[in-house]
Amino acid sequence: MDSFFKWFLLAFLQYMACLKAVDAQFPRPCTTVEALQTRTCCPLWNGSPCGFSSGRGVCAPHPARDLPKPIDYRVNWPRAFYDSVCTCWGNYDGFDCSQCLPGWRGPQCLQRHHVEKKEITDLTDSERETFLSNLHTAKDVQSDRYMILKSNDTTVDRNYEFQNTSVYNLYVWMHYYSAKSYAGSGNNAAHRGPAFVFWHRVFLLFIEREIRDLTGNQDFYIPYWDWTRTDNCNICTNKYFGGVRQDGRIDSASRFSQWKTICPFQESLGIICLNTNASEAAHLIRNPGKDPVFKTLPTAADVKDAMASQLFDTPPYDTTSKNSFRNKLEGFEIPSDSRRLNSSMHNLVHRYLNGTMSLVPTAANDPIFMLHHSFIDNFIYVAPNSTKLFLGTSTEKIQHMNNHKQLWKETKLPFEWKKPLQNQAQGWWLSAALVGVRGYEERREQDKQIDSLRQKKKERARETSSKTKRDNG
Ligand SMILES: [Cu+2]
Repeated sequence: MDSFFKWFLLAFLQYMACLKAVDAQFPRPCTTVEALQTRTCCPLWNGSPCGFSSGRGVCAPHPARDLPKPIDYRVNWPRAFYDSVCTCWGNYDGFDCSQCLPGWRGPQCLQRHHVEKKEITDLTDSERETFLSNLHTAKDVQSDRYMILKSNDTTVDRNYEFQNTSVYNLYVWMHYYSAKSYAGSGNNAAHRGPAFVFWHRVFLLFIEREIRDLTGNQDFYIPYWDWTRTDNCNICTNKYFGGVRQDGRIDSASRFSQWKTICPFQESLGIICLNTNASEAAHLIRNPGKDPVFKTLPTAADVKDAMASQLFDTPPYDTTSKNSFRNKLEGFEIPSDSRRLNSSMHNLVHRYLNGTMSLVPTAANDPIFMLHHSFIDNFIYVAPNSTKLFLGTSTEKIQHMNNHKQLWKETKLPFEWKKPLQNQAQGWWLSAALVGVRGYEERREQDKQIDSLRQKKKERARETSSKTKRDNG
């Protein structure tokens, strides 16, 4: 009896632990016991799941694919948790179809939303103050839409819990989690391959939209930092992101000195974002130019070298790719000048800042990350209503960044890098689910189905009306 009681107590405690895990809350409405048990993430909008009765979307089965072992929750996202998720129609977007696709606004998401981005040092005083204050709000205010996932061992069934997070820290977590290597490979979803550019674009579009919703400032956008204009971190001052002390900490006169980092370690696959040693890496650290190997920022000549690439990416579509625009931009393919660099372009900026920005899992904790990637994103754009992919840097081109529908939706991707992009698409799915943007192929497939349904409906209507005419005649 005694041992039975012990067993019972143990079972009861485990049950309670499970409850806590599921009770603690991804999309917040999908973290309830009911959503997790029914494996359905189709939140209500205006009274119906996915806003179905308002014509916004439908709760549909996620394309089923087997999950590999060991379970990596990110693969076929969010299959590990849900069988059904919202599929949004038209320009509707978001986990509950309550939002508009990036680049659209208005009650029916039919108005174009144009935002012209500026270089950070070109902002007026009031523009800069608004930007920085919106950023601090995002850092301070809890997201009421999302929670983040933590686990000390995902190989144990249901061993995870959801935690509250600020809007900015949610974004840090997304980058941290996507940058984790896949089991048995050095690859990850967001870097070291063709998805690099697009993953980070979706990422920026995501946080921009969240900050707009949070602050009500619909014109919020992430300015870019043009590091070719300077030979030092000209935004590492209290006017911008905080001056830097001798020890690498941010000057206490800057509000950024108060910013605490989250998920500061690159743990093994099964561990998700545990601040196992809270005393370390708590604050932002920068030591620009102090790493003897990465002393300088990339130059305008480096940009020119990358832009001269004829091909977006080349086999084997990784860090060893040669004559690849993507690999040059990312910074693994080094320009053949006399500087004997160990990394260039995007990577070099990260390493140059020498601190929070230099390590992939921690990098997004530093707000300079956004501005750096906003600049990287300038190098690739799609003109509205165009099917062609352009590489370019002029201001005229920069304004296109935010005013087109998803690149995936409008671009016919050149075949030679479409395939590897799909191979790296798990990153896309991760961001896709979190961001609420569907993958290109899936979306196109759905659009085709919807078109054919509409077509059939029209034909039927035509048949009925001609039949009525005949009957009346
Ligand atoms: Cu990144």
